[in-house]
Amino acid sequence: MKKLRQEAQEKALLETFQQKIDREEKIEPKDWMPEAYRQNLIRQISQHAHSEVIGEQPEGNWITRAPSLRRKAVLLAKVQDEAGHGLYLYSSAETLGISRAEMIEALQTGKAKYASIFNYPTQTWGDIGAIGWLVDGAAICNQVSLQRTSYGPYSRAMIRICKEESFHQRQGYQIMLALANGSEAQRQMAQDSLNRFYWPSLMMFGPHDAESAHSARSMQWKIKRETNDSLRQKFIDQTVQQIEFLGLEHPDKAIKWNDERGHYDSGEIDWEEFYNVINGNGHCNRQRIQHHVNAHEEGAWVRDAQNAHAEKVKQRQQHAVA
Ligand code: BYC
Repeated sequence: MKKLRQEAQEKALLETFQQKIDREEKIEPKDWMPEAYRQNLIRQISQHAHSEVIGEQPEGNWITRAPSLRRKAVLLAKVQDEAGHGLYLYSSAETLGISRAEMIEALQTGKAKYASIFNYPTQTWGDIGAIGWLVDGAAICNQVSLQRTSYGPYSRAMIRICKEESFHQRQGYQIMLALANGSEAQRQMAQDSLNRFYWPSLMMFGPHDAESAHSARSMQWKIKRETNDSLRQKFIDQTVQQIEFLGLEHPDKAIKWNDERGHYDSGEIDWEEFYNVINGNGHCNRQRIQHHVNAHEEGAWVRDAQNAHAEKVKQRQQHAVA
């Protein structure tokens, strides 16, 4: 009897929750939410945060080798922005009842993923251009739609992040423009970076909708506002003209405008490569995590000092009240 009453209560709560979402009202941390909604958000937001932080590594690799002081200052600022994005997102996930330490542990032990793209090496300065243009470009496509996600703290973090990502995308494209209009060697460098980063950028949107484990649930709860394939198509369509403007060759030889669909048709992604990378076997997976572990260990004294300081402040406040 008690169990039946509990089930009926849960059903009513679930209906009210879905109605709220359908009315486009935000869910806030103290609102009732189904456990599966909470867990799905923790998964997505924490993986998003990890991507921002791990994403600093491939770009950080070029800070000391940027071709001019101006380029160095811009890249440094961009990488700092990514660290900030990670912080907004970790804070947003913390409102769901998970601690930062738990999230970091999940990343370092391989339980939590991060964006596949950051397991590719940055071999040339052109790769910094391609990352800003294509990787941040793909991220914006996705993140613009996430500004309307149903969870309030995530949505607000996305609004701030999108403003900064747009600047990142432009700085990347500007690097590509300079290279594409430079010497023959520079033009070739731009083409090579485009060739290597184009397909992995398409993989950032995740598997096809039919293969996507979380999409249906996430769309119903408006955690995600557009499917993997529709966002990928948007990105494919917008990139064609950008490549033309650079005067570079499109890496996808099958790319072709389809009048009926009003979109470009394109070649197939190498899904075997995608699954290899997300399962830990990309070029740089081990290196990225090892670097994170080292940095985390080296930073232990900072966290200890902060905790000791916070404890002192708390004790002083308690003393003043007493
Ligand atoms: N890489 O059911 P699905 C940036 C996983 S960084 C790795 O479709 P979902 C930037 C997926 O997690 C931008 N894993 O999942 C930073 C799931 O595995 P689990 C990062 C991937 O969540 C620095 C499984 O495959 N953006 O902006 O519905 C410098 C099945 O997939 C990937 C975000 O994180 C992948 N590409 O959809 C420059 C945006 N794709 O969790 C730039 C927020 C799929 O069951 N996240 N998987 O173990 C999302 O929008 C969604 O989570 C995704 C995937 C579209 C990525």
